[in-house]
Amino acid sequence: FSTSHIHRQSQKDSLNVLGTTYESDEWTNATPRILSLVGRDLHKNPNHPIGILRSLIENRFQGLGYTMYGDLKPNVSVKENFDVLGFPADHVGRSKSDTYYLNKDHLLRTHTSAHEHECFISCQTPGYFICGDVYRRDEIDRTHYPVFHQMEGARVWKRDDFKNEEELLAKIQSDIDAIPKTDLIVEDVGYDPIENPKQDFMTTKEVDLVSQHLKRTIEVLVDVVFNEAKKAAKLAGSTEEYLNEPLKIRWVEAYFPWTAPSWEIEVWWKGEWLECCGCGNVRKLVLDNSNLDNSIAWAFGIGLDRIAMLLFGIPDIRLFWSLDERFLSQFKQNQISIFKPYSKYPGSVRDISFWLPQNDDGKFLKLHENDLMEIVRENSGDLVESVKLVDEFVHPKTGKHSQTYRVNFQSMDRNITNEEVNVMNDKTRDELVAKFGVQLR
Ligand code: FA5
Ligand code: MG
Repeated sequence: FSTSHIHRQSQKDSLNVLGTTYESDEWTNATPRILSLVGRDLHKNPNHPIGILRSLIENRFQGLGYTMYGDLKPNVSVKENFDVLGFPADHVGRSKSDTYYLNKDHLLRTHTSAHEHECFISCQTPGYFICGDVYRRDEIDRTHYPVFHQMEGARVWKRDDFKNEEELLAKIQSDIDAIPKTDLIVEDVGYDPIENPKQDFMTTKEVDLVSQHLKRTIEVLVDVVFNEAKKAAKLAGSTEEYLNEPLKIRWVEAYFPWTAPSWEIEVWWKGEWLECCGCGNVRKLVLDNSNLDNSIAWAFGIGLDRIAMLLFGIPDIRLFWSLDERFLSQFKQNQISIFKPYSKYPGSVRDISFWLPQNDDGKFLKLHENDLMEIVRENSGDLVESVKLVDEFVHPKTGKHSQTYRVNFQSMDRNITNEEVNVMNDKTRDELVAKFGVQLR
């Protein structure tokens, strides 16, 4: 299934990812399990929920001037993922605890924005969409998985295509007028001139129109997807109240290094605000780097997995990666259908308690939660449903710091035995001692 694997060479280790070899170094932290998911390409499978959602969105925007990119590889350079987008050197996103590095110069993309630069250069239409798998070191629970999917969108207007500013503005206005109206209830805050300022190279009127075009476009996308979700739920027999209420969204201000001003859209869904998508007016730096000087543009990035979960009624994000026919056979091209759970197998819980390590001066060292998550994931794979820090205290006499993590084991397709869980859990405990010097309690 997978096209990625680890080669042992005579001297150094190297990784092969989708045909490219990377010499390992002190930055390498992409694990064999993560690399085994590279190339699964759920977004390219027309009969998989992620692929179905992707088509639903792309079909809606077909013929409207967007080039669709779906084949860009997830192994990219640090330059593409961070540098060209203006991420500051000390941005947390760059840290090894958040990102899977292949080596110091290459990584598994953390967002589809990693391709904005190349797509702004290569794209021959006013806009583009990019769909792909993205990788982040993260916690483990029902809605978090180290691989998920994003869809990027962007749209450009070149000032040089117009005789004057007035013509440019008229064109953007007519592009806005061409976007169909939705019946969403919209709450918009605009942008704070200090906290979320516009860029000097754009006039106030340009920001106003580009932002309107951006927001109306995302609203159309959200309208299509969430109305499909309602239809599917009704068809499956649900009579819940929210299915008959108009859809409510709000724009909240946000920050991204390569857009200004920036926002996130949140959708009111079953009594909660759901964060779906980040966006903004593209910064001049990115445009200039992409042969688009004297242009203005917007970009957005939407997460597909959580939306696919509610669209298809999928209770656990791990199911997307299932190879079980009882899962896969339920989904057909261009159809939104509610997932019918097959029998839930009994789960198993283990607590891991330890004292944090101390250095020679008696100072306590920290254990990054993502490092613990990674060890659990490597040893237990998709048999682990969630990991939570459930207790933390300082011993009143010794001053030692204690932590307890609770690991929930649960298979979605079979029974797991106690022995099997013990083996996995013992390995995790041993590795926590070996790698981080914790003292098990
Ligand atoms: C980004 O990734 C930006 N690249 C988005 C963007 C693009 C901004 C273009 C401006 C211009 P963020 O990290 O917030 O932003 O992720 C975007 C969306 O991905 C989120 O709104 C959410 O829907 C989804 N997402 C983020 N983290 C996860 C996760 N761990 N699991 C599932 N979905 C996630
Ligand atoms: Mg966010």
